[in-house]
Amino acid sequence: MLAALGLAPVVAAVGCAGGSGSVPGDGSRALPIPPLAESSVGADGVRRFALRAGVGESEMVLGKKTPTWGYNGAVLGPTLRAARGETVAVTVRNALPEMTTVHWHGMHVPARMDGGPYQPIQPDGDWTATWTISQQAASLWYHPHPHGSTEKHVYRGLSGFFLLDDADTNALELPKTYGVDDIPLVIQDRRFSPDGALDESDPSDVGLLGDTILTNGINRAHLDVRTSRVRLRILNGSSGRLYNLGFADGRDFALIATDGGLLPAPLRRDRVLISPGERVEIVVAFDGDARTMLRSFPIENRGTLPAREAASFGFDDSFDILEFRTGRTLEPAAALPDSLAHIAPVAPIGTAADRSFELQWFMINRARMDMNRIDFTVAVDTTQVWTVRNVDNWPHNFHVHDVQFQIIAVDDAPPPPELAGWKDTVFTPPGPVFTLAMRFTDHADPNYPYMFHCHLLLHEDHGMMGQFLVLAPGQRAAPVRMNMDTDMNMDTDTAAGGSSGSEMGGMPHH
Ligand SMILES: [Cu+2]
Repeated sequence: MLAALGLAPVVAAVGCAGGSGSVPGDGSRALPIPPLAESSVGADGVRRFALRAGVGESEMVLGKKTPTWGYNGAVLGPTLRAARGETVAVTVRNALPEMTTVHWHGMHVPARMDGGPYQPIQPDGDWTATWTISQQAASLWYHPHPHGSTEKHVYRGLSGFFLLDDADTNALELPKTYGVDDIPLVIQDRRFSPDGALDESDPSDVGLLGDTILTNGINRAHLDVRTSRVRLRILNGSSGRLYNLGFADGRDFALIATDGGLLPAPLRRDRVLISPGERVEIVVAFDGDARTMLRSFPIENRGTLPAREAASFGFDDSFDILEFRTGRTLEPAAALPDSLAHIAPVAPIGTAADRSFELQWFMINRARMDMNRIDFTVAVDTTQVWTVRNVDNWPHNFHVHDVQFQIIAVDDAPPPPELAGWKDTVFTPPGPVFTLAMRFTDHADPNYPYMFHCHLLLHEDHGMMGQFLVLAPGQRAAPVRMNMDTDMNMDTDTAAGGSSGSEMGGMPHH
């Protein structure tokens, strides 16, 4: 029913993790590249994809069999890809033993297509989301978002990339051959029981911190470099761990894009920080016959986070992430363009805030998520300026559905250049005030809300989330009511922000 079609050809599609492949003597395996999802375009011009969430078994660690969940395979999912202006329709079938949802993280979508807690897909059921891509090229992703169970579903393996293309970006001299010099890379931490199963016990206050790093679903991967420049589209797909990425040999790289698309110009960096849910695109130059390791270094940007807490949240940890091997002649690549994209300011620094948010424990503005409470409404076709401040002694971040925002100030200063592009998730260490500006251009809906939340998934599951409606002139809020017994995986108490824990490990103490 589905035919392969002509976006970027799949040059090096390797199946998802699970196959043994060629294993050199040191136990490292070639980085699996998620296949590009097949799609078909009908007479109506709609590009249709099909996803099936199901159970399987993966070899995340060499020699160990791990029960996992995946889309169209045992773990992770195919890379969906569409261009600005296209209308897409994604049908998701749920072959899991419990309800799930699929959220299009970073996507400008109608609220009822968002795939959050209001779009449950029951076991053996399916759901089709359709919308028109109306934003710039970016590396987005999709993942489950069932209220109270998101961490567990993602941890078990459910995530995939959703890449957006546009003509301006296609015209730039950037590495763009999928799987060859344009590499999707999801970084996740996991912990394993002796029998090889994923260990879901004992979360810290930021969620489950694993001691084993997976890249695209496997531990100890390497990438054979074939070109003198490689673009990495990096997603932090972890529950609660941050990564301060750099190279073991000290080489620098060009940071070219953040969550919502290209930066105005490449930034030379030797470190880039990425918190759960965030993405960055970097371009790394290689020459000669050498090996180098992408590594995660201790987190430097801590705000006022106390040292002891920082250590318990993994901020002092260092991990090898992915080895790069350049054992042959490299195909030369063009120099990077000096400028990448024009970003028109949404609002000038100093604009008065429409709303402010304080992050603490499992609360935003001292409240936990209540599916029966709409926290506020926003008028469609308006610009919103929000301030966000972490007043806690835990790390948090802040994610807004439906929009890409601009960080117009950190305290009273303009943001550093790496935070000056389009963002949908911002790391908020304790202390500074982040001022965000965003436009709610369209997609008003009086019935279905969008979410805003901490993207540390345990925090989100425990209620660090709220919801808002986008209303057209004359519309009155009329939010749908979910039936907590039949629509959700949880009891009513948890759904209402009560104290019973998710299956991932109950209520951490503060
Ligand atoms: Cu948080």
